[in-house]
Amino acid sequence: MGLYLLDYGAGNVRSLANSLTNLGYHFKWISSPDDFKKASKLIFPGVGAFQSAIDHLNASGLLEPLKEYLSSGRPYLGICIGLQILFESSAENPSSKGLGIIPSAIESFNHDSKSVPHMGWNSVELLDIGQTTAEYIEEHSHYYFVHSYRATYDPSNLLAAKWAHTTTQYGNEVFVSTIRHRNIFATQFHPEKSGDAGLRLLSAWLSKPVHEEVPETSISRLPRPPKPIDGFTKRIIACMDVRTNDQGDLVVTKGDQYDVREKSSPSTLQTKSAGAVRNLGKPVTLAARYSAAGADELCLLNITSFRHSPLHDQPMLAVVRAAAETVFVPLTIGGGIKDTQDPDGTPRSALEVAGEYFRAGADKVSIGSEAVYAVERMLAAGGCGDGISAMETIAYAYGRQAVVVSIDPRRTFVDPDTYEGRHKGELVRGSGDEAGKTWWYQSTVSGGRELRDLSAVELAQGAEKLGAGEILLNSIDRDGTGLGFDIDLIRLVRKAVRIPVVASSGAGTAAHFVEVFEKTGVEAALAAGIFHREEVKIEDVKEALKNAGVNSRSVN
Ligand code: 1PR
Repeated sequence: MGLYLLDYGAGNVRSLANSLTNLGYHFKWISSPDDFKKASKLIFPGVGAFQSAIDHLNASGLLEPLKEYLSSGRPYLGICIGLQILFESSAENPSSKGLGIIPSAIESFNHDSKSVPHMGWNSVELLDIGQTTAEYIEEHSHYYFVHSYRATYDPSNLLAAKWAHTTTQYGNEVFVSTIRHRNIFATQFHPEKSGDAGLRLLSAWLSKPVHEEVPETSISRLPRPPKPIDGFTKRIIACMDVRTNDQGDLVVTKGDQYDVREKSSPSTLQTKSAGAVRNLGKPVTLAARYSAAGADELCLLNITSFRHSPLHDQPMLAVVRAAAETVFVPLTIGGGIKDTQDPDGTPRSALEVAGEYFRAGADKVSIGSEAVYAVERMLAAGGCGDGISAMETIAYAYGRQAVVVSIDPRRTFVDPDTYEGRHKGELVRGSGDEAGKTWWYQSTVSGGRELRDLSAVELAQGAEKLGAGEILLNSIDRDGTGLGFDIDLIRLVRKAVRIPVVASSGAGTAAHFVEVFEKTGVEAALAAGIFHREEVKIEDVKEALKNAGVNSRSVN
């Protein structure tokens, strides 16, 4: 008998395994139906699609043993899809049946006033104050959610309502964020990605005696009406651009307008890329530092291609594995997510590349150049994807919440009186210092080295259509300048899509974060240089947001 984990092969279960190890627990994976009999406690973590979870359980003969385990009275912890499969069905795949233990359906969020997926940190509210205990939940903490479908809390459905333990509000919708009934506990959020609060929750569940009686919950609760403001927080992301330096070491570097080499003397200022690659630290050390300082998410971008290594030996995979051992907040990995070839000629699809990163501990992959090519192909084909792009294949297999598209736009200046190009509707007229200038935002590939005839807005909209769950919006003009985020660019893209947008490039002060949230409504803001050089600390940014009344996660 012992602790078992059920992995159905979709996404990052490495983080949960690392959390358990970090807490000092040993576990085994369920690999055959018989393993359920040996489990005294079971965790079913899940990301991705409802149907692929059910299909996988069916195909591997694990569905019936799972049902038997659930009715055996032994403790079950379901995470995300591990919560949703307890319901009868999901709007995500109406033809697939869930386990039907909770007589209700999983519905989709509405997009009316908010971005979907619900991606980020939110709070939870206990339903039964004074009747059941909070148990593993802390009402003052934030937990990390990433999902497009949710369980509605409906007190008129008494048989379903008795399972609800906490609710969470996103926009004007209130949904069930944890389930607690008899031996079953399940969270819509990811405890393994919820920093210290998540580790405390896991530790409390793991240390509970297996046979402890859980009282029946009341079925007479009424939901609290939606509050004017939900508990959803703005995310602060620390980004590390990783590459090999001239000595062959893997380092975090940082460019000015994407040029990552030192400009050591006036003469080298004339010639770009003359100095050494800037070395701002080691990726795993910095990742641990930012996570401890309260970063809500981390991003590692591989800006060299490591062409000489086969996929399984990619140096970035080792970085991700090591970072995931100590970092329990979401991790995005970008750079080189595309169809590729090992040095011996073995083809590797973008899906395989992404799969390796998910298994190493990444939660999302970020796609740059390949997204540009895919959107160009889609527009040339009249608006339909070809089904083989990295975005489409990865979103299909792992869910769109796992797919970020990184946009590297550059301003292209035009004369508004003579410009007749197809980006006329997206022209921006400068004001203040930039009065008299007019430009549009042009997409680039290959780290900004090649311009394409596609605007940032077209790219973002195309990416959303092809399966992206989030846009990482850089600005080559602002990168490394410390002048502040490019508010015009961010407003344009934020208005053009319904998925979350991460503002990036140009942060120089904590006030720049307040400005970008207040002026554009983006869900997250990312910075690199100021954090690496410790000019501004993540704590300073959180403090500034708090003082300005912008909801953010407090450091645990
Ligand atoms: O095309 O799928 O292989 O992806 C390549 C990825 O690498 C893209 O996400 C692209 O943005 C990134 N990239 C490529 N070259 C560079 C470079 O710097 N030479 N880095 C590069 C992009 C931009 C941000 C930076 C922010 C914030 N770095 O990641 O962190 O601008 O910086 P700041 O706060 O210091 O202003 P593919």
